[in-house]
Amino acid sequence: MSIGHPAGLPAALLGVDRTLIVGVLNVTPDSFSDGGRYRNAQAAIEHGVALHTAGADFVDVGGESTRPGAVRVAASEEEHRVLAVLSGLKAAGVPTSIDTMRATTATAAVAEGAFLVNDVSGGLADADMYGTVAGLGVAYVVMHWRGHSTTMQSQATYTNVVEEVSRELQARIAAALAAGIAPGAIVVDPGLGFAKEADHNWGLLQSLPEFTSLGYPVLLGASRKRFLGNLLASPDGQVRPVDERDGATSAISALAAAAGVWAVRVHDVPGSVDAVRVGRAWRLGRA
Ligand code: PMM
Repeated sequence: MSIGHPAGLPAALLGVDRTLIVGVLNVTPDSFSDGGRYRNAQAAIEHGVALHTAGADFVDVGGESTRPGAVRVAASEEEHRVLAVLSGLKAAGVPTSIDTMRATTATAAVAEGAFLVNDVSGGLADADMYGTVAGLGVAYVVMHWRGHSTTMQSQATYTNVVEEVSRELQARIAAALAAGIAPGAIVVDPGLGFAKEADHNWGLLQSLPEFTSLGYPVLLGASRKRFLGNLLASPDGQVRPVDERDGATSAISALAAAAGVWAVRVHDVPGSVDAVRVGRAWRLGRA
């Protein structure tokens, strides 16, 4: 359906002709949605297998929370959290990516089978990331980011959010290319919720064609995020709880698929499996 895949995709996914579903697996005590649930490697592996069985094309494993205000963990702790999980998922035949801002963790994760490095900092958190990814030859997600979780919400100031996010992303892409990452390996992500207020996220979603037309596959991570909780707040102002935002997440997956987004990163896989089929048919005008 003319959404090109990045280089390095596992053979089993090459023929997939729709928006991919990325299952979220946070092996952390403090992520906003699934934090604390999969601290034990075996429980995490079982959940990753369940995500894949439910229809996730691959599972994104992270060992460091990026929720607003989260403090960083040591590299050794991050690796301890994710490597056994990646290894177990590889043994179970589940394709994986690694959600990390660290070059050393990326290298160790690729050795355990991860085919894509999902860097929410777009290379800004670790000066070694681009060179490392270039050497590894894996696919690389460049996400829009302005700073670590402790400070990012104070950096959510924009005159024109679409123009600024696009410009800043293009600067990151240029730096990644200059460091030797192949153009075909790059995936872009506007970074919903990262140094963004709710209406910044909506503005970016309204202008998705600005991002899909950059010439790289686009990944979106809207799943269960706070701007959905705010949108769905009850009349008395109670924000919709995290685990009651899956319908809204699926709606975004359908709209993303209709807009030609390459992949959606979600916690609830079945809702998005159906949603991307709807979005694909909507986009193509046929089933
Ligand atoms: N969001 C989170 C973590 N990793 N990666 C990408 N590429 N895009 C995102 O929007 C993104 C991400 C935060 O959500 P989580 O705590 O549920 O993982």
